[in-house]
Amino acid sequence: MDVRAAVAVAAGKPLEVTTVQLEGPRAFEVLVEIKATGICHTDDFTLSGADPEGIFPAILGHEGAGVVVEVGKGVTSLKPGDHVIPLYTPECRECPSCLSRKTNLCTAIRSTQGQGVMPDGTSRFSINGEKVHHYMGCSTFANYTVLPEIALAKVNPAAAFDKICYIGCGVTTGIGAVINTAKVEMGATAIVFGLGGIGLNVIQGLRLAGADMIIGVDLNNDKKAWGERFGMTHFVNPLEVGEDLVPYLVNLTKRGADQIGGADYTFDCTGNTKVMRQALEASHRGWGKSVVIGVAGAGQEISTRPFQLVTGRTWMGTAFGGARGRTDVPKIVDWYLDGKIEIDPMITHVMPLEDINKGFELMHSGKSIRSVVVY
Ligand code: NAD
Ligand code: AHE
Ligand code: ZN
Repeated sequence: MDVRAAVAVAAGKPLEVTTVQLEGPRAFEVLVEIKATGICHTDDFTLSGADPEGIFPAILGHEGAGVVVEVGKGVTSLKPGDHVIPLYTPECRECPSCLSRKTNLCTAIRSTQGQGVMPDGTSRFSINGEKVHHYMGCSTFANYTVLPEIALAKVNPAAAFDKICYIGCGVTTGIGAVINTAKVEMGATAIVFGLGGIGLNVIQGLRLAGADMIIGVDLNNDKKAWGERFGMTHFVNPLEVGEDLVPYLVNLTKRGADQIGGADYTFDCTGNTKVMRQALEASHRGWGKSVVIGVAGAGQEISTRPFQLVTGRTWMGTAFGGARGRTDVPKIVDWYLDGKIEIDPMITHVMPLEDINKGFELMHSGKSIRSVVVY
C-alpha cells in the first residue's frame, strides 16, 4: 500500500515528505495506522549523523500512537481496532532479559531492530522497489507502519492519540527514570540537568515521588517557568552562577545537620558528556545516585575521578525509564486519564506531517517542549 512518510534520506539533510510503499504484516507482525507522533531529541540525534546505528534512507520517529489495522499470522494479543503505542523497547516476556526481572531491555529483536529491519531481516518499507529502513523498530514518521506484536502496548481507547503518543518515549522515560531506575523516595533532594521534553518529565516524576528539593539546571532561562510548572523548587543557569557549577550545587543542597551537600539523586537529560560528569559529581558523597538519560554521539565518552565512585556515588543509566512496555505503558496511559500526570501543557506545537521539519527547528531553537505531528 502507499503511505505518507517523512524520509531521512541522508545525515544532516531535512526529512523529505513523500509517498512510500509499505508491505502488509508478516507472521507475528501488526499493521498500525499512526494517528500522532512526537518528535524526540533522539530522532534529531540520529538524523544529525551522530548515531553509530544511524542508517539511511530510513523512516525515523519512535514516539507514536495509533490503531491496529491488520494482524499477521500468529498474532494473538491484538486485533483490528485496538489502540496501541509502539515500543522501541519491546517486551517479549520470554527472553533471558525479560525473565530476569532485572531489566526492561528485552533482547528478542534488538539486533535486527538496530539494523533497521523487521525480525525476519527484511524491511516492509520501500520507494520504487528500493529498500527504506525502519527506525528503532517503530518508524512513526509514517501514517502507517508495521511492528512486531511484542513491540506494541494496547492502551485505553479513551485517551487522545495526540497526547498519549508522548508516552511512547518522553513521558515514560522521564517518570520511569525516577520511579523504576533511581527509585526516589519521599523527601529526597534531586537535580535535573536539561529541562526539555525529558527533563520536565523527570521533574513531574520527582513531584509524584514526593521529592522535597527539585533543582533544575538549564542554559535557557525560559525553562525556569517550565520547570516550576511541574514541581521544580530551584532553578540554576550555569552561565549565571559566577563560579564552578558543581560546588555551587553541592552548597545549594546542604541541609540541616548534613553540611556535606550534594543531591540524593541527579539526572542528565542533555546528552552532553561534560554535564553527565557534573551530574555525578553533584550527587551526595556516600549514597548519591546519578542517572544518565541523555544519549551521546559516536566516539564520545564519560569520565570522572574514580574517587567519585570510591566515595559511594553510583553512576547508572536508563533506557525508556526502565519501563516494561506492554505492562507499564497501559498503566501510564491510565495515570494520564486519571489526572495523576500531566501531558497536555508540554505539547507546545502540533503540525501536519508536511511541516515536520519545523518541529526539528523548534527543538533546535529551544522554543518547543514537544512538537507533535498529527496525521
Ligand atoms: P530537548 O532538546 O527537549 O532538551 C534538552 C535540554 O537540555 C534543553 O532545555 C537545553 O537547553 C538543555 N541543555 C543543553 N545543554 C545543556 C547544558 N550544557 N547544561 C544544561 N542544560 C543544557 O531534548 P529531550 O527530548 O528532552 O532529550 C534529552 C536527551 O535525552 C537527549 O539526549 C535524548 O536523545 C535523550 N533521550 C534518552 C532516552 C532514554 O531512553 N535514555 C529517551 C528519550 C530521550
Ligand atoms: N543507537 C544509539 C542508542 C541510543 C539509545 O541509547 N537509545 C535509547 C533510547 S533513546 C529514546 O529517545 C535506548 O533505548 N537504548 C537502549 C538500546 O538498546 O538502544 C547508539 O548510541 O548506538
Ligand atoms: Zn525518544
